[in-house]
Amino acid sequence: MNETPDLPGAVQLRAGDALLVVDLQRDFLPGGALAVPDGDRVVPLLQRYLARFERTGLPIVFTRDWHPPDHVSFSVRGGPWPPHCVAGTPGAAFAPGLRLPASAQLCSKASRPDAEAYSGFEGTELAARLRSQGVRRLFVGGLATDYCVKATVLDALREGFEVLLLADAVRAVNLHPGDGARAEQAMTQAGARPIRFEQLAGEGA
Ligand code: VGL
Ligand code: ZN
Repeated sequence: MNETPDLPGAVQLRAGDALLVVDLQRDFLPGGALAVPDGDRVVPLLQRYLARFERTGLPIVFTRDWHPPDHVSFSVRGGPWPPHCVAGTPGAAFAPGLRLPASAQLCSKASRPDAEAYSGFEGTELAARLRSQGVRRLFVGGLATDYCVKATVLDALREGFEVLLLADAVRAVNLHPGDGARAEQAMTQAGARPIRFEQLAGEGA
């Protein structure tokens, strides 16, 4: 029995949980090709979540935006974005200082020239891979709240996963002011529950 008095609304990690870190890549950090304001602020927070999931022996998946050089989302092809996260380039590498657990699984997405895929579930085997590991509940954080985090969370819910949004470990592009807040609202309305690190029951990291 766990006798520790936890915070109200505390979340106890258990079998069937997994951590999904979305697009924590250099091009989305300050100084990158498609910088998310304060994007670097989520790195130490996600490091704490990562340590906790690693220690608990739960699955950890990193999605990454992994575009070909002529991706349809790039401005040269009439898309909304400057070239970013081109597969194999430094901009597509994970955030500096991020320590990937040995058990971490990668999920590359949006790697076909003519299709955009904000969601980690789009055009990948992610849902099947998670199910085959017995995952039922996903803890999702990373970049950016108003694009890839939102699309990934909404797809996860559609796929039947329970979703906890790591509200302290996401940041938005906010191309239009309020986009991030609206995205969080859309995710919550669809059934995701926002949590902060302090709500995780138990000790440490
Ligand atoms: C993303 C814009 C373009 C994201 C990816 O990871 O949120 N945003 N490509
Ligand atoms: Zn992209």
